Amino acid sequence: MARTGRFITFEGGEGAGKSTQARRLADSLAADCVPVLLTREPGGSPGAEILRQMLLNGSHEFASEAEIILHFASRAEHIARMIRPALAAGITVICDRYYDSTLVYQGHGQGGDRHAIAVLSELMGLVPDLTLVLDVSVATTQARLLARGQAADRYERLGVPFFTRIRDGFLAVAADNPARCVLVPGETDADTLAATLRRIVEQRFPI
Ligand code: T5A
Repeated sequence: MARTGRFITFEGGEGAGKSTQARRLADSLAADCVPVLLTREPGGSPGAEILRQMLLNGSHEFASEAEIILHFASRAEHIARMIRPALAAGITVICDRYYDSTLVYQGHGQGGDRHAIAVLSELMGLVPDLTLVLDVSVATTQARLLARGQAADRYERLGVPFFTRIRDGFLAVAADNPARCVLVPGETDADTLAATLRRIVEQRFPI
């Protein structure tokens, strides 16, 4: 892989395996001496993590516009403090969720203004070089969340109709952005999936 910073994002619904695979990809690239920053949204920098707590674990129900803006405020902070400096230093950034998640969760999922989300996404001025969209069925999402057994965050509590809109939203994102996105079935075992994703990255950014 060329030693310039690439920006790779993982997207998909709850329990699709993003965190698992983002870590595996980061480890596998690092093992080949590619400098990597593994990060996530919402959050990923100190200021953005403050907003993450408000968004995921706070008790306050924000107005739709406020919630969208808070996600982008968190993102702007993350980009400025972590992502851009890393890319400028030639580090490959792997980010667990990015602005497609706002389009899908706040737009498709919660009925927020998708045009406003597209405008704010553009305002960020940073398009991923590659987005890996992991797709699993809603039944798999539910089974994995249940098996994990942790307390649900605000979005995980919204249930099956919401998860269905989320899945459909990510399928639409992948279909609408074929040059940037690769849709990857996420039901296979973690090792097979990790090998598939590594292959996709190598094809996109040859070593
Ligand atoms: N959100 C986020 C918005 O609403 N708007 C936004 O703009 C943004 C950025 C983030 C929440 O915020 C919302 C979306 C989310 O609801 P989070 O906890 O950071 O919350 O989010 P998630 O990304 O949803 O994390 P999850 O842990 O739920 O899903 P992952 O990361 O896709 O899945 P992972 O890897 O943690 O795996 C889940 C479970 O499945 C098992 C794992 O061991 C784990 O137990 N698993 C597998 N089992 C079988 N086969 C495989 N291949 C497996 N891969 C993983």
